Amino acid sequence: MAPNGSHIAHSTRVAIVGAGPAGLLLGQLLTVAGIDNIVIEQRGPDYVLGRIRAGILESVTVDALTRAGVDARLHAEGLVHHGIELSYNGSRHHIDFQALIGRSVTVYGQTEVTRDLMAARQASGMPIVYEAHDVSLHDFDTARPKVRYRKDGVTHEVACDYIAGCDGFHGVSRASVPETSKRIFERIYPFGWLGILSETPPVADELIYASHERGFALCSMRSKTRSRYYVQVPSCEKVEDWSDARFWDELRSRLDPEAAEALVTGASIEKSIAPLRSFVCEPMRFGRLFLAGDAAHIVPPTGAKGLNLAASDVLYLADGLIGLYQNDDARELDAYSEKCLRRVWKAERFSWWMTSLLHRFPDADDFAHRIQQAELDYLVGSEAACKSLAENYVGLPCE
Ligand code: RFL
Ligand code: PHB
Repeated sequence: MAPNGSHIAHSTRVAIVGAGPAGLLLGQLLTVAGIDNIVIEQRGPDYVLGRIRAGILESVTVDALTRAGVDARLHAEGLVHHGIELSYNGSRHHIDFQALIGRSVTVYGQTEVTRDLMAARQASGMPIVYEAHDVSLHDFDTARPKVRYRKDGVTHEVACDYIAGCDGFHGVSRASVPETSKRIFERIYPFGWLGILSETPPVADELIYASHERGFALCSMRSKTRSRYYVQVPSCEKVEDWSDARFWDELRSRLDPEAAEALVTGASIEKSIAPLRSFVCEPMRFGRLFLAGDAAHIVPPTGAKGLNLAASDVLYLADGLIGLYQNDDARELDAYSEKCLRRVWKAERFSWWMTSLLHRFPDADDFAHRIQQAELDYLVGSEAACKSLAENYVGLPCE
């Protein structure tokens, strides 16, 4: 500690910036492997848990959570889904993943994943700092990088071997890299998703992805008694303009008659609008700084890939660091960016394709609408096309 007590120095192997699912999962995988780490988060735990986001876990993500030792509740409460339904022109078509490729996905909310990871962190006794202000990254182009932050008026400096930038799309990690060292690929869609969470039974046993002339809609769930629904809205839309009644009417109008009839409505527990974006930052490593999860890439939620990509990045990074610390072998760590990006771009492609297939684009002409219809008709009528959707949706294997 510095003489005046206003500056505290720490030292660790890996400093993890951000306590979302990427940061917490990395922390847990490193802890299980006996590698010292600290997690530094700018918000409080309630804020982190209050964000309602992903709902679908690929088996790669379930395996990662199992390896991290946080799978008990996931296995007890997660719902295994063997397929999805596609709805358009008033009828529904089942895409049966199990029959097509013998695989499935698990419905278990990001909130619950985060809650389980937070509990494991606390049980491990490893350091986690919430409400860290003015987080800044230093010297990651040298052998001894540092992360600084302020907490309760005191400045802290963490010296480490590596920094993991797991601080999401708006975080400080990617922003700390000079513009000339990174290349950005981006597409912003002219619409967002208005989402509602309600304590009502889901309208169907599986998720319904609906393409309708009024726009896309998605019927998802968190449990057998809690539903998550989305409708596509223009980017300029304000959540205050959407009463629950207006939301339910809009959703119902976009569903097939059977689902519209079966829909059970109720008060919203949460309601928010998320913009849709595709984004990739290349590379994902800058000296001793590694970006993982939304800090490095964003996908539109249509393919349910964001959290799953965060998990696969973190698996590659954890294995790279374990290889280095346990076997003095840096090969896996050196391959990190290239390996992640190969997987990321495939998920970007799939998410962009699902988004293009199912949404109404404001500038689309009659030709574009006919092509979209033809693509839906082809998809539901072709086993090969259904298999392609299925293998991407359940998640491509990690190399
Ligand atoms: P997060 O979750 O954004 O966490 C980043 C954390 O970093 C903190 N932070 C900082 N900490 C310290 N210093 C700073 N300067 C910091 N700046 C930020 C933040 O407070 C936060 O706690 O990123 P992470 O961990 O990479 O996780 C990514 C996932 O959250 C995201 O990809 C998914 O939620 C995306 N997503 C979905 N993914 C799926 O795999 N399946 C789905 O079904 C799915 N549905 C969705 C989604 C995302 C959605 N929204 C709202 C964008 C549905 C929606 C509507
Ligand atoms: C969700 O349940 O929040 C969810 C499910 C599937 C998606 C996107 C979001 O594609």
